[in-house]
Amino acid sequence: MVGAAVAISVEAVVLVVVGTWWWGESTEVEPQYLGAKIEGDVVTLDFVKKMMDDFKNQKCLHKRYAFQIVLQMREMLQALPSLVDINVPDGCLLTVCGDVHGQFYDLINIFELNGLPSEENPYLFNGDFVDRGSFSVEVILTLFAFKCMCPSAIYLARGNHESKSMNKIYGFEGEVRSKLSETFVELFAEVFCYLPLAHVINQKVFVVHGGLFSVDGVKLSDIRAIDRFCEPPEEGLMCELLWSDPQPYPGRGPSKRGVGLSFGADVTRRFLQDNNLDLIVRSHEVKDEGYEIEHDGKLITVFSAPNYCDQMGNKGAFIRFEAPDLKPNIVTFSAVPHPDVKPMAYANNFLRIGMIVFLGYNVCSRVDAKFVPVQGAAGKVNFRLGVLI
Ligand SMILES: [Mn+2]
Repeated sequence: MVGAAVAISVEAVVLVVVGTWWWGESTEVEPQYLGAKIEGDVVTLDFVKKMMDDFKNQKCLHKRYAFQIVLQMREMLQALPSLVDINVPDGCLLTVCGDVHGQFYDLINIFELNGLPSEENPYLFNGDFVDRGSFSVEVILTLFAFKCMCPSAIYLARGNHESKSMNKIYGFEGEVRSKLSETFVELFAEVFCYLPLAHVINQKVFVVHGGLFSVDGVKLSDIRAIDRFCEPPEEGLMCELLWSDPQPYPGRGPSKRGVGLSFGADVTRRFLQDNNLDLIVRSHEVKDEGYEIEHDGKLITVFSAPNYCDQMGNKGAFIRFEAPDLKPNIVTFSAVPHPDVKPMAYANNFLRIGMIVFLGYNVCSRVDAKFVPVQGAAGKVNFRLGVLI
């Protein structure tokens, strides 16, 4: 942990040096560039709208502005605690979305259905913004730009895919290299390490990408105290928050992913009791209806990438919470068309062929595939994991 933190600060220094050099070399925006522009330091709604429009038309954002957005995010995220408290005033709403996985056109559809993020219409995106879908750069720059525009309009949590090892395999790294540059590969990897690990809404609803822990008695203060500025470790609280899944039987079991664990309704009940909470919302697993309610109604999975990987035929969902009662109001939606760029188009070729073979297998027998125990650890290539992660 200490080693990782040191490694990051060294990397940060190198990045600032490289960044400053890069910035100095590239402050000029060519006159023929007709895309969205940030005037001065302020990211405005007009800029974000124009940028999303350009993305829709498959136009890139100038690297200068992408750099500005990512650096601004770096500052902002670094200052946040590992567990962020969200206060939703009475009569106001918060919308929680699950995995988006680079499906930019479905992300825009969420905003069309539910409004753009703003102070009055805030969102929480619960991790796994990137990888799989081939519009991950567009997704992450859009989410980051909204956060730059108004920090209370959008909350972002880390998922297991906001990590170097996953981005190397599942497409984001290649996409960043292709649409931006090598410098951005390192920059995104660093900024992902600053994303908070979990959120609590009005001290009642616990929101995390994966799930709960291999030990009982974990308090919110323990999560707050996690030194998260590192690549996700292969065990411990941080790993389990990002990787765990619920199971339909009590107690704990091995994870079908080989990382984290499976936890039962009794584990959920004890965690909620210990921390005086009402509900867990998590993401991380594709669901046919876009969501699933388990553990006696105390745990909801929400997944916001419909027709995941262009293969799964699932719906997407998001949850609207209105204060003060915070009763979950679940909205489901179907996939919208996107340009003909296949999922994983930027992934390493050898891995992509492996994935296509596996996807074929998984569609035919995904119920079986779901419960195949898998040995392995974070970052190791394991084709049997298929579309589950
Ligand atoms: Mn995940």
